[in-house]
Amino acid sequence: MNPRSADRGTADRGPQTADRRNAEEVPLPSAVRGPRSDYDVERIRRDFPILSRSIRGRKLVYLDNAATTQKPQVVIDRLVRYYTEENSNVHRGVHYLSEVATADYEAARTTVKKFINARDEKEIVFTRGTTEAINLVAQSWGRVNVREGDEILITAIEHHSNIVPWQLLCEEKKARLRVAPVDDDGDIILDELARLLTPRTRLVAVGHASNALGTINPIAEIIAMAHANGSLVLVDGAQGVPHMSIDVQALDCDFYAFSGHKVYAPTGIGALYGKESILDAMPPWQGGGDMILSVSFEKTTFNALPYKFEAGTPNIEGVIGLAAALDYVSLAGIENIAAHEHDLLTYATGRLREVDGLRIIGTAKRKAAVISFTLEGVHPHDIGTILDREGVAIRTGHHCAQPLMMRFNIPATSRASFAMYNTRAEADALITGLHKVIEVFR
Ligand code: C6P
Repeated sequence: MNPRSADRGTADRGPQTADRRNAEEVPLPSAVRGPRSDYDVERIRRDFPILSRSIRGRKLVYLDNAATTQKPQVVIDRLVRYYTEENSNVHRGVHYLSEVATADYEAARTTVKKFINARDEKEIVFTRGTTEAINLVAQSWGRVNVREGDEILITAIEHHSNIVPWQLLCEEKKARLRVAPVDDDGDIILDELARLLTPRTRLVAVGHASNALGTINPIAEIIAMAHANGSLVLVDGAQGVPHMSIDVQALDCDFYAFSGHKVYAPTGIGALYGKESILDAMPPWQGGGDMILSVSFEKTTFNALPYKFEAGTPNIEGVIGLAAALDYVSLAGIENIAAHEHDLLTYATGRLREVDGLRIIGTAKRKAAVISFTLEGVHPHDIGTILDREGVAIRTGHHCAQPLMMRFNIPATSRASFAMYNTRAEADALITGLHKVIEVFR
């Protein structure tokens, strides 16, 4: 609920009501519940309608999950139900539909809170995604807390979304952006990171897992190092949330950002977790409806957390779809998903290593199921185009991580990224496709 919002109706269904509704109404995924040995990928695949379509006359093999994931029927159905039965604005009406939409919207906040084990709903701010969440912190927290000569520390492995917002802030504040290097495997060099932590380091911004290489960064260690130095930590969790269990309290990070569309939810929705005391001290970022308590031409007072950071009509359908997606993942079991994806990573890596002239970029010990590679004598875009003719969808290019590509002296890679519904047979299809690429070019 948004009890302090000045322009909201009175009725308060409470998150519990909606929680119960969700529990009753979200159908169980056909994903088999229980331990790893029960993980039935074929049943999971049947939950994702798009996986049964063909592309250019071939069965779709979708290996571009780091870009965005496909959506299960429960999420699609939830969106349809929202628009056919519940559509209304939230926090604003006394009428029935607005109450239902508000209850579902706030119940979704509880779902996100539980999914990442935040302490309180106040610590969950809905955003358009990871990018917007990081910009929110850079603009709101950064403008107040970063001064001339201060430093923001990032790493060489970051996505542009965790580089450019800090660059903009540093330019504005005459602060310094420092970058911890990575080694040839794609692991952050922790000794160097420690050396770059100085009394001026206000914040460390680091990805949980690399979208371009797959490296899972030792963020617990980095957070401890940063805190010992008196610096805050923001974790870019875009590639963390879909692949591993997240506990923001155990991690003790100050901010954690993620996107719904990478975890089977719709596009245009994501969340920023922030510790309550830190969010509370931050000024609003955007102004408008819902983020205020009262407005006059002389003075505006602001709403409580998290509404202070949710100006304007939010992406209600996205929030509700996000909750459905997280429920789906929880029922399948994030640990089961992680184990399944790890099996695919190991299998596909082994098979790719057999391909003549193929070089895997990113060989860290701990990896999410993302494999970047180059193929001698063939441009990544040609690889992507030929694979596409075979129905195999991968991403080629710089993966919004241009500095990382420069670190490895390459303009681009081809990237196969796996999700809960992929199979070893699909990894085989990738290999078969790569042999066709080789036939064309050699
Ligand atoms: N990476 C990829 O193909 P948005 O666009 O806000 O949902 O997420 C941005 C983002 C931030 N950090 C990381 C680590 C990411 O992987 C992404 C999105 C996609 O790799 C699209 S560029």
